[in-house]
Amino acid sequence: MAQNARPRKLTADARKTALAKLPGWSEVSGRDAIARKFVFKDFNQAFGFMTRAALVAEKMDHHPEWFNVYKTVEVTLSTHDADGVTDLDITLAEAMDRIAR
Ligand code: H2B
Repeated sequence: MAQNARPRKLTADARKTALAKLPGWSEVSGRDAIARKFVFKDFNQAFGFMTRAALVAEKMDHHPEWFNVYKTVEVTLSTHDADGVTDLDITLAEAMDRIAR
């Protein structure tokens, strides 16, 4: 998708299909968003993940909501401009999965 094209909210069906390919990610209840909890070996691994993910997010101009305590990073992805889950969230989720491996 072009950087400046307005992202379109995925339909419930498209969201389900995309989530089926993203093990570990699930729908957030009461909100159009997806979430995953990453648990690393230690804080160094967790913060390394966040640092790398932050660079990808900034490049995409698409940013996560996340919460870190020690070795755990809880990530929620939603496109605020579209008020829901779009392809941008799926792309960022895939990138985070690759980084966390
Ligand atoms: N991140 C997320 N998750 N959703 C957005 O709608 C969004 C973003 N919009 N990062 C971007 C920034 C927008 O505010 C800037 C102006 O491009």
